[in-house]
Amino acid sequence: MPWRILMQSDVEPYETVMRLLEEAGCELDWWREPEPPPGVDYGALEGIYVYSHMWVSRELMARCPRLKIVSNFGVGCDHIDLEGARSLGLPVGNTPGVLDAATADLTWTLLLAAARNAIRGDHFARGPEFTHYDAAILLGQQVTGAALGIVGLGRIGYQVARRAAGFDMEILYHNRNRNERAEGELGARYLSLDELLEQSDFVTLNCPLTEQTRGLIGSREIARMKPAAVLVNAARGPVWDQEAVLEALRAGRLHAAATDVTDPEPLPRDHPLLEQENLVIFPHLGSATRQTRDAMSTMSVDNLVAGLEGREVPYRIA
Ligand code: 8YV
Repeated sequence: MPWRILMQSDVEPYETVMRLLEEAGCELDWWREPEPPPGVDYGALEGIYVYSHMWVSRELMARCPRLKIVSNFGVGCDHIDLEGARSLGLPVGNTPGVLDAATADLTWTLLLAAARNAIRGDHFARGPEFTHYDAAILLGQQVTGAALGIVGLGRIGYQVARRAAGFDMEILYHNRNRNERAEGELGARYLSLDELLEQSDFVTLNCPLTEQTRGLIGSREIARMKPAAVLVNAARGPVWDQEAVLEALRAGRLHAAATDVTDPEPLPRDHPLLEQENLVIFPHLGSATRQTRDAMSTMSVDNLVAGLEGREVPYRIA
């Protein structure tokens, strides 16, 4: 008997996932709109497979008496009611570790692009106005030797910090817990959030979205930052207050901001943030390399199958 899986697809899922699910003998019911789809036999569902954006509520999980596992293609599970899953005794799997390097690389891509006006430079170099070399244009902020403040020094934040060492940066961090490894190996210094904001030239957000981190960076926090600082969001859109960021960018309160994530995602096409030249914005590319996607596929399908077979879920977040 094939396993019946409710499979998220607001866009097409990654090819390796599809192959692995087929090999595992899964049959899929597609979930395309935010609300769980009509016409699905919820009584027969044994697994739910998602990769963010869709809200997996307790109500949905409770509606499926045969459900054995919720598997997430990704590490962040803010779109799944983890407490709800726990209360139902339902395992939730995710993909920690395998995407740390790719997400740290992307954090650095955002940081460097914002610091050095890379996207504006690219547009300018292709445009009609670039008719002669000018040493005074598009001056950026020096990365080498500057102070980097990392908000959220977990697995991804640690990889961001390692890369900072190559830029001779002072590494500051704020986190729920002290990270002794980063302090010992990289000389990272723990600060309160306010101290970090005041002392950093570059601030990266690398924390998960939780009730504690929702709206963590607002007008008050941005006001504490250095006037030519760069703020990078590689976490989740709601971790910063988007309106406050927009206001700061409009007022030239920061050198630039850069983000891989928004709220909602994507933003409406006429959203004023999209007009800000001092914002670098990517379409959630954090873990988007072929190699990392393949690793995430294997891990998430392994989690799914383990749950379906009643075995211990190798990477379990709830
Ligand atoms: C993924 C992510 O792109 O793992 C996460 O938390 O945000 C990204 O790596 C996403 O989950 C997959 O759609």
